[in-house]
Amino acid sequence: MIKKILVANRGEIAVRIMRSCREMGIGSVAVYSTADRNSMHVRYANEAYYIGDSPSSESYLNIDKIIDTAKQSGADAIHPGYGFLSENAGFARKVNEAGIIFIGPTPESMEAMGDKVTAREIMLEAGVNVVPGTDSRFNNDDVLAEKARKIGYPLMIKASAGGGGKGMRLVRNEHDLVAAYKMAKSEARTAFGDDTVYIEKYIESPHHIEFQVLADKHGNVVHLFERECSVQRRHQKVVEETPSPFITESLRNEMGKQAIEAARYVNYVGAGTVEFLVDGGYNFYFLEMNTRLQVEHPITERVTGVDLVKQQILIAEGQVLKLKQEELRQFGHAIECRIYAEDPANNFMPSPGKIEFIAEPLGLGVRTDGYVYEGYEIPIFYDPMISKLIVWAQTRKETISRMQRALYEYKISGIKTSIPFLKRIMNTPAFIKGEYNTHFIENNQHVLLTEDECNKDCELLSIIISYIDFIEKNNQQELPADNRKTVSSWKNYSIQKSINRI
Ligand code: MV4
Repeated sequence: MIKKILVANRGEIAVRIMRSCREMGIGSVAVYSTADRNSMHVRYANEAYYIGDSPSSESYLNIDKIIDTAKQSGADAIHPGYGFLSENAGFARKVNEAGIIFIGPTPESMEAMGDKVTAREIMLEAGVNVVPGTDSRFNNDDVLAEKARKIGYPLMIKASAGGGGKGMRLVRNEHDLVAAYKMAKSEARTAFGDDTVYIEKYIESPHHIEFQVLADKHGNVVHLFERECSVQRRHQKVVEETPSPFITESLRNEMGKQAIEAARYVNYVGAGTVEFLVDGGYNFYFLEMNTRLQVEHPITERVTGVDLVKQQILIAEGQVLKLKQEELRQFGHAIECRIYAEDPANNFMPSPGKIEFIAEPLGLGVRTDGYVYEGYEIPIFYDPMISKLIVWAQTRKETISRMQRALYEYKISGIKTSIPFLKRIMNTPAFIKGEYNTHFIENNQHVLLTEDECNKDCELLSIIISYIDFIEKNNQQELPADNRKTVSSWKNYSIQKSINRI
């Protein structure tokens, strides 16, 4: 039995993991950097240890320091969260060698899936649909044009060590092949220290649909259905939902079966995600397998009722999976909006700074996984995602209405956020109709990228609130009549504006 878990992460996911620890009676250990001294995960944990300077390389990526801290604190397991060391096989191996449980798969399956050419080879063997392409390593550049012709144009050249869109090149015809190949190779060498690339047929306007799997150490594997993740901007997910409004029940079953096959074939252990591309003709192809808990896991939790972090912990303890495939259901509909400290009116520039005021949505069907609080200063060193808003209702239509309501209630000032952008997505006909693919944001940029007044309103609200605070704190009841009038008209203006938008 695991008694104490060190969470090798920060921000909302560290808090999320510690919440499950608390419910399970498991102690939590936080690690933190200089910039995170006042971070929520440090306050939430039972114990917290300083591990180094603000840059991740000095703290959250410092393998030896984290393992030493686990030993020092007496933690018997480490949860890596997502990002940072979560898909680092070397880290998992060192954790295991230190006699500490790594909450995740084996280093071997992490390595196999981390190398995209190997992953493709394994999935082909497992009988999973993979994108037509080069099925094995080719080191002979002379066969490039011939291979490409066989696959057909347009095609994509991808870095084997890449993933998530890094080191990719789209090639429309043979004329551009060699230049793109050379560029992809040199980009891959610079970014990953490995210039292995592979070729895939280009799937036009695909959907990105991923399946959640859970596997125990005894060979039991289940899937917890799909997440539709096609709303992305520059390979960064913005909105996710489940069930996918695109796939049919029979496609869902077929894809779910293949996701299980994929996990089974690599002796997968823990929570994992099998990503697929689905084209307009409902053909689906294995893309990548992510060997970690994903940012968007809460929508799966909401519709299946399963606490995925708790399942990860039980699996790590060696327990037999109690979930049965035939008993798992998707109940209702869930959507997640990622809230970033970015300015959508200024090319999504990061907007770190102090949270002056925050009011988070509450009420039926609403969950927020965040970590920022009033007075908190968002550091510049880490991911700008500050919160996830997860909404559930019985139908997709009701879920969108509830999301619109929750976004309306969400007030953050002091920094710029992506909330106005998310409101526009929720009001876009293609999204409302559920008729969108990975080109959704670029196809609708004329409506999605126009500036509106929301961030300005939040600023105004912040001024009003701090003014009222000031007056109350100083007990200045006798506010000059003119000022009182100004404050109340600003407040009315701001409220009216918010009402006008919904
Ligand atoms: C593709 C593709 C079309 N055909 N591969 C982008 C991120 C990385 N995970 C894989 N990506 C893609 N690979 C083939 N053979 C289109 C994309 C793609 C994409 C995929 C998922 C979500 C958003 C995307 C946006 C642009 C391109």
